Amino acid sequence: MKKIAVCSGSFDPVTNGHLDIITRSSEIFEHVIVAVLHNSKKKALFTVEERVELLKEATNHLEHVEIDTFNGLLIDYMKKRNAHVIVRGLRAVSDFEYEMQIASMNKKLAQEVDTVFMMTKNDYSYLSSSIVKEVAKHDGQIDDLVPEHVALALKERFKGNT
Ligand code: COD
Repeated sequence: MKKIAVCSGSFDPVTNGHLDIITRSSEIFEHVIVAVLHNSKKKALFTVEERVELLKEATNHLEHVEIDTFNGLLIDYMKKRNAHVIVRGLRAVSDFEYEMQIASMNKKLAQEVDTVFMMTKNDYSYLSSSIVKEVAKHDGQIDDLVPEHVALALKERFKGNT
């Protein structure tokens, strides 16, 4: 059976932390689907279409990586795509409690699906889309936190905001 992994998330926008997890997943699994949630509870800065475009540009050098979107439960999407592994990044102990809860619920919903946790690279352990947006909003330096085209998109979005 082909080992398909799904890296799920909001990706609002994609950061170097996300890219590290996606890249390392693509070196382990035969095919990686980056699945962007459509109707997140979180208020998004970028539309789903914009997030998908930013992700596509950031990953176009990676083989076997596909960008897609999903609605509703991740488990239902996994079934639809015949995928059995969810990859989630872990930054700190604070991530663990939430991730553990979601992984346990997903296991209860679908026995055949496993969640794999990947430790973040130390350089990115403090990095999140929210932090990047906060810094970008106040015109702070984000160039080594996100790909160049994402930094430009953030600057454009916050133009005239400071
Ligand atoms: N280093 C490493 N990994 C990172 C970093 C970093 N610096 N930053 C983020 N990550 C990882 C996150 O841990 C996560 O694994 C992934 O990258 C995406 O992160 P985000 O913040 O973009 O996305 P989330 O965590 O908000 O996404 C949550 C989902 C949308 C995946 C989740 O809410 C979901 O699946 N919702 C659908 C409903 C459902 O099925 N719920 C579960 C059953 S109750």
